[in-house]
Parts: sequence; C-alpha cells; structure tokens
Amino acid sequence: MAGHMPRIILHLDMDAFFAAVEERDEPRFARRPLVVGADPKGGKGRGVVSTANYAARKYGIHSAMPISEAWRRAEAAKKQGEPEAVFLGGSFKKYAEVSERIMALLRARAVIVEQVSVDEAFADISEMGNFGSAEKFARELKTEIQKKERLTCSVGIGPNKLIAKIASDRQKPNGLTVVGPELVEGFLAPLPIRVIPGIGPKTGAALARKGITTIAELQKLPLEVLVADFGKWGSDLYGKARGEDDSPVEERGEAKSVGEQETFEEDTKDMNILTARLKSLASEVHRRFTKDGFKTFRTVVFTVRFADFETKSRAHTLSEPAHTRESLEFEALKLLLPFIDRRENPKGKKIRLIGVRVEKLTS
Ligand code: TTP
Ligand code: MG
Repeated sequence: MAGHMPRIILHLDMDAFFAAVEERDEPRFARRPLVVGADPKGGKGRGVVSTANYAARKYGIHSAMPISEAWRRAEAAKKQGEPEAVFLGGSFKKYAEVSERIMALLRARAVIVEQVSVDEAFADISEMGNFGSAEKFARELKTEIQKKERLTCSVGIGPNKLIAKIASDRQKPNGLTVVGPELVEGFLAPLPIRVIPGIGPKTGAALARKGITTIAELQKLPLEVLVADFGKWGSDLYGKARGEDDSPVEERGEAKSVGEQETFEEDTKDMNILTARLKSLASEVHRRFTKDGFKTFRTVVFTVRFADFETKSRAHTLSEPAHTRESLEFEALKLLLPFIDRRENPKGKKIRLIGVRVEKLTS
C-alpha cells in the first residue's frame, strides 16, 4: 500500500489561461498583447481585467486591474511605438469547456485529482515512487496538453500541496519545477514571503514592519514570537515557512467523481490478485460514493499503471444510471480484462497500480 511512501504532489496551472485560449483560436491575435475582461469603452469602462497574455503583462497589465487602467497603459505603450493591445470580452463557456478537457487529460493519468479553479488542479502522484519518475510524468502531461489543446501550462512538483503550488509559479510560462523533500528549505529561503498562500497585504505589511520580506528571514522567527503576534495563524506561518503541509489532495465541493487507487507491494499480472484488489477498491469507492450522498453513477473509469509507469485509463458510460456495488464491480472488472490480455497489454507487462473511479454522478 501507499501509506509509507513519501508523498509526491503535482500542481498544474494553465498559462494566461483565458488569453491563451483566445490566441489559439484567433491566429490574428497571435503574439499581440491581449487583454480579456470588461469592455474598456475607450478608457471609460468600468469592471476589471480577467487576464492578460504575457505580451500585455509587459505593459504592466494584470488580472483584477481596473480595465480603464489597463486601457491607459496600453495607450501609453502604443505611444512608445509598442504593438497595440487587443481587448476582448471573452467567453467563459468556452474556457469552461477547454478546462474540462484539460482536467480529463489529468484525470486519465492520475486517480486522485483536486481541481481548485478553472485552470488549476492538484494531483497526488505519490505512487510514482520517486521525484524522477514524477518529473517524467509531468513532462508527458505537459506534452499531451500541448498536443491535444495547443496550450501551455506550468507544473510544480513537491512533497506537499504548499510546495507544489509555489513551485508551479516559479518558471511561468511553460515551466516545470521539481522540489524534492531535501530541497524544500533551500527552495523557499530566497523567495519573498508573499508567495506563501495566505500571506496577503495584511500579514505582509505586519511582517515587513519587523523587517521580514524573505522566507529565510521568516524562518528565523521563533514560534513563540509568531504566535504572540498572529495567534493560530502564526503557528501556521511557522510551519509554512518550513514548507510543511499535510493537507490531502481531495476532490471537494460538488465532487464530479469519486475514485480510489492502490499501489501493489509487488508488480503483478496475477488475475486472482488483480480481481481481488479491484473488488476491494470498488467496494471502497462505492462506500465513499454512498457516504458522500450520491445516488447514481453512469461512468466507470478504470486506470492501470504498468511496471514501466505507462498509465492507461478506460471508461465505460452505461446507458442507464446505476447505483449498486455489484454493478460497479462488474463494470470495473470488464474494464480491467483488456489490460491483462493482448488488447491493451501486448507486451504482457506487470501492473503496478490500479484505480477505480465513478463519474456522471447524481445526488
Ligand atoms: P490564473 O491562473 O490566476 O491566471 P492566468 O492563467 O491567466 O495566468 P498565469 O499564467 O499567471 O497562471 O487564473 C486563471 C484564469 O482565471 C485567468 O486566465 C482568468 C481568470 N481570472 C479572472 O477572471 N480574474 C482574476 O482576478 C484572476 C486572477 C483570474
Ligand atoms: Mg493560470
């Protein structure tokens, strides 16, 4: 089982997401500064910038900035002879569809996925076993997203969600930053404290008054001092400055799926072991599905990771919604079989991990 392995967490964040989708779909915008957001109305517009591509960010334009300010900056740049910016209203429906397809690509490779926003997700990939394999996993994921969606993303990998999240932001755009457990302190030390999620203007200003702007400086503050100043949040800060975070990756909110996975002690292609473990996984998925208040599922997804880490998923959508443990077991078993024979496993590779997930849920 995965219990005693070090955790390996991946964080994926699409680059300049809304703007990148527009650039992709409208070649005439390619390489031009692009601002997605409210109508600027020649500088009189109200509302804000949703996002700007990297060319527009060079003009100082960024998310949440008043659109009138963005307009002013774009005009100033134009006067300097820089390319004229394009302002677009954007289509949230389109971005949501692209987002769904990207999340599906991630879910086809990782069983435990937590989507945190339209363009951002965590995956627990501890079963990769080591950070080298995890890095390869991330490269393949990035390549697939590039190939299928013609979009770039940035990925961070770390021993927990905190480090993975900070890491994905370090080399944007199109970055990949891997921080193994032994590198955590050194990775954090030179960074400004505001990269720590939760340190906003208020905590930032309070720490700045103490002369603290980098995480290295924050690391030097004793626990008692932080608790005296910030209470419970102070002790959280103490841990975060050291890169500590044990929060699990979990599908939350209105879960779109319920899934479980298991890594075997030893790679196997023994049919008896595989069916026994699959049944136990299916029971566990069914237990959580019921506990979380779901009534029916329509899609069953089965994932295998072979001994060489190649990962494949197969899904089956039923013509009618189902709800019993038996039907889940039965469907999962049907999905497993091709991985044991020639159809999906021509080289007869052993299996390292299996996962079962239900989707298209009703509650
Ligand atoms: P982000 O991931 O924060 O930004 P981004 O993807 O545009 O750029 P980056 O390369 O730095 O990751 O947000 C994802 C999308 O969410 C973004 O494209 C537009 C939308 N969004 C808003 O509408 N308003 C906001 O204030 C922010 C931050 C994002
Ligand atoms: Mg993003």
